[in-house]
Amino acid sequence: MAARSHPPDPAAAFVREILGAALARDSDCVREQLDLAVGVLTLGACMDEVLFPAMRQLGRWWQAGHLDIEDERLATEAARGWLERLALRAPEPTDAAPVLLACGPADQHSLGLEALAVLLRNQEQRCRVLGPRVSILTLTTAVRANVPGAVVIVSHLRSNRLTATQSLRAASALGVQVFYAGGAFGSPRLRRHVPGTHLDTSLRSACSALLGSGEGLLPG
Ligand code: B12
Repeated sequence: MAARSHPPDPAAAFVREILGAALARDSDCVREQLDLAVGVLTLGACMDEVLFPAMRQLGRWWQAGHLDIEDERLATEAARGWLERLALRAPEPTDAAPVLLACGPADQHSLGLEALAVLLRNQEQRCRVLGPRVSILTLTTAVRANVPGAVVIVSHLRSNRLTATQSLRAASALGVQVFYAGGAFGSPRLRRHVPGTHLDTSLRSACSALLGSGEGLLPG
């Protein structure tokens, strides 16, 4: 039987399908297309070349009034539910120190963080995901309770950079290695005086950087 032929740029084709599903408010189709993309492209490539570009385009459509906030929220929730399903199916983690992942105190954009946790968990790396809007008290309590090998703070809006930087300082003061990512840190000027290591914009390279950071985490 002839091998199933794929379009020249399968990632772009999956992004188109997912955007169509978002406009049709078809959450099942959003998840099916993401599953198919993992099968054709690998998990990491699906995150960087399908999930993130699709979310970016949804944001642009929302900003242009081409998509209302309810449809953006519905498609985002479909993607987040899909990420949670993958997280629950990940292999049993080793007993190396966990990675603690949190958004800054004012940040609701947690999808990138949840996608990174899925990649880490699929490498048997233990993760503790604190999610959106994590206060400094909640973060430092979680650091003391979980003794992580690394803390990742994601902030996506520049207006939230200061509070996210305070989170990084608070975790770093407890002696744990800190990493950060997101639009709030999108230029060298915005990263000035920010403690820790900036995670590049690809989830795959962020995953390798964390696994390679050694600090009691799994070897990269
Ligand atoms: C989904 C979404 C939401 C959801 C979030 C749900 C959730 N739990 O995640 C909800 C509906 C809650 C939301 C709320 C808001 N949102 Co919103 N949102 C988005 C959307 C569509 C996707 C977010 C996302 O996951 N981005 C991740 C990727 C896709 O974004 P990216 O730009 O490609 O990120 C790159 C880098 O920054 C970096 N990166 C980003 N995150 C991470 C994480 C990791 C781990 C790593 C390694 C790298 C990394 O790598 C990426 C690739 O290059 C974006 C569109 C966008 N472009 O991001 C708008 C967007 C970010 N939102 C926007 C706005 C304005 C808001 C609100 C203020 C709206 C309002 N008035 O209420 C609130 C603010 C909430 C808050 N306090 O944080 C604007 C921000 C404009 C700006 N100032 O920068 C955007 C850009 C939409 C737009 N085009 O205007 N949002």
